[in-house]
Amino acid sequence: MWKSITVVAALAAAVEGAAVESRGNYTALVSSELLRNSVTIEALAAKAKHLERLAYDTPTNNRVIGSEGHQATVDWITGIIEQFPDYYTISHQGVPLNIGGSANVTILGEPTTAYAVGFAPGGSVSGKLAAVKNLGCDASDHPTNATGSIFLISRGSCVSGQKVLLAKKAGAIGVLIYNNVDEGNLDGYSLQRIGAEGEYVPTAGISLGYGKGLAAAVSGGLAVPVTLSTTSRDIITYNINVQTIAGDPDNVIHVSGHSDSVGSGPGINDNGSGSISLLEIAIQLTNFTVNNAVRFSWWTGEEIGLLGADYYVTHLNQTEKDKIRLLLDFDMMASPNYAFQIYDGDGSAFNLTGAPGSAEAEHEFAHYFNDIAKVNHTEIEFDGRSDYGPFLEAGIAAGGIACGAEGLKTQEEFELFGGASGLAYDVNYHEDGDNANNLNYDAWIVMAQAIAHSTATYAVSFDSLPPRNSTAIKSRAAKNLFKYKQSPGYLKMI
Ligand SMILES: *[C@@H]1O[C@H](CO)[C@@H](O)[C@H](O)[C@H]1NC(C)=O
Ligand SMILES: *[C@@H]1O[C@H](CO)[C@@H](O)[C@H](O)[C@H]1NC(C)=O
Ligand SMILES: *[C@@H]1O[C@H](CO)[C@@H](O)[C@H](O)[C@H]1NC(C)=O
Ligand SMILES: *[C@@H]1O[C@H](CO)[C@@H](O)[C@H](O)[C@H]1NC(C)=O
Ligand SMILES: *[C@@H]1O[C@H](CO)[C@@H](O)[C@H](O)[C@H]1NC(C)=O
Ligand SMILES: *[C@@H]1O[C@H](CO)[C@@H](O)[C@H](O)[C@H]1NC(C)=O
Ligand SMILES: *[C@@H]1O[C@H](CO)[C@@H](O)[C@H](O)[C@H]1NC(C)=O
Ligand SMILES: *[C@@H]1O[C@H](CO)[C@@H](O)[C@H](O)[C@H]1NC(C)=O
Ligand SMILES: CC(=O)N[C@H]1CO[C@H](CO)[C@@H](O)[C@@H]1O
Repeated sequence: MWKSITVVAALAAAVEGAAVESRGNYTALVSSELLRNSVTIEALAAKAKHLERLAYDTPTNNRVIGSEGHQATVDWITGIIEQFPDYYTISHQGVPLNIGGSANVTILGEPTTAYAVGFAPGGSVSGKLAAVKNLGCDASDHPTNATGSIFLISRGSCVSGQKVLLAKKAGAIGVLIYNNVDEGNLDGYSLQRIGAEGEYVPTAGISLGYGKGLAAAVSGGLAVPVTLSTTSRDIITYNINVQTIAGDPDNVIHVSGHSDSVGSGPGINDNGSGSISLLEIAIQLTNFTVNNAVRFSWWTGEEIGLLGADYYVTHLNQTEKDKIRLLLDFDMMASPNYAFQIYDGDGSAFNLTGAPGSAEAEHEFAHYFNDIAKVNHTEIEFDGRSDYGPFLEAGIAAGGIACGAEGLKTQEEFELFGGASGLAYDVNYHEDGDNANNLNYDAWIVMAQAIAHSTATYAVSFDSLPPRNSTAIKSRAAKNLFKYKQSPGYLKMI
């Protein structure tokens, strides 16, 4: 049984963040309307403020993995759910992770801003910088005459775990990875390790601009001496899994969001808005009975590569996987310049489908937007860029909705939703401005009620989904896998 040392403080905080009222009528079967009407913008807003305080009360002002702010988030959710011991069981799944510690990097004698990359070993090395061709995904990209050097590699196209593994094989003693997008120095970046720890070398991340400059200097024949000293930290961080005691445990509707933020801000839209919506719906659900078990999960480590959700799915056997009839994932529920987006589960817009049941989940959300909320909606590619990715890969039906991240609103979306075309859906995405003041509360209530609608609908019945058929699920998933790994969203994440 999981117990955190800060749980007592969290219980006190929970009362402030979300006073839990006395329970009402336990005998009424939940319905879309009952659950939707119990979700209010006041309750969501109070929790957003509370979550923001959990971030701002820490020295780093965020809720990133391994931080006090993230632990406080996990404790806060736990404290609230533990107030319903006769309604929910709760478990905490420890997910072992490695995150970067500190990094001191000197280039041409000058100390430079750099960050230790998670899952790479710590250590101190010095040598000359050597350029790696292309993106370093193939062995032939790595120089054969640069044993004892520090390799300079761009992020992108394949997981960094592969690049660093190949670099070590070619004789690198350390690696500098530079960003492939113009947003920071790879703070909080983690490589997805595909081999054992010993197959890696100390690795630090630097910005795109600096990396390009160095690449030009090295290819121009300049000798660039580098010293690189990093530490790495092994941590255990927690997925929170909560399930109704009532309802058929062999037919589970699994509703999820993630509990961590990036390092650069409190993460209230990304993806606090998803985790708060889930928490509020979990609280309100306790007034009702359900036919099918409802499971809520708050994943850890989403921001560093969907690690919590991936760990969860990897540790489920086939029997347990089969019990999950549908996984719904919610992130970015309150983007200021929103669009109401549904994952394209039937592949009609992007030709990328999910396991059988994913199409029906999309249609259920479309029904909500069209007929209940009476607002427009668009579709987004089912690219596995958030925590539903590992479920899709395991052949589990999935679905979800979002309001948009760093992408720009198109003219067509402007006509559908208003706001500003040519501007990002969320200009504060992954920035310190991602706080409670910059949420769009009008969008959030529509989205939160969409979660309530889908949760209640499937808590009552899975009749709208195709029958479970593992054979069909497996063949469909296998077919999609390649394409999902090639999608622009996935490639951006690695
Ligand atoms: C449950 O129902 C009661 C009675 O209708 C109501 O006062 C309460 O706010 C509802 N929600 C929770 C979480 O108890
Ligand atoms: C409880 O729910 C049942 C079934 O929906 C309903 O008949 C009854 O009136 C409700 N009782 C209260 C006190 O709300
Ligand atoms: C390795 O060989 C390449 C191509 O011949 C050359 O440009 C480069 O300077 C060499 N690197 C080292 C570290 O000797
Ligand atoms: C980096 O430098 C600081 C200040 O000298 C030192 O405290 C820290 O231990 C160093 N970290 C590493 C990984 O070398
Ligand atoms: C699958 O996992 C569950 C939960 O850990 C366990 O109870 C069950 O025995 C396992 N079933 C098989 C076939 O391994
Ligand atoms: C959709 O993808 C499949 C294979 O993944 C391909 O055979 C088919 O031509 C594509 N359809 C469209 C309309 O692009
Ligand atoms: C939906 O989009 C149409 C334009 O395609 C617009 O005229 C209409 O006002 C929008 N409806 C709502 C509820 O925003
Ligand atoms: C399951 O799906 C496979 C492949 O689509 C099909 O051949 C098989 O008949 C299905 N089985 C059941 C029990 O529906
Ligand atoms: C749906 C959505 O935009 N989710 C975001 C949550 O956070 C991750 C990590 O930053 C983003 O990649 C997702 O896009």
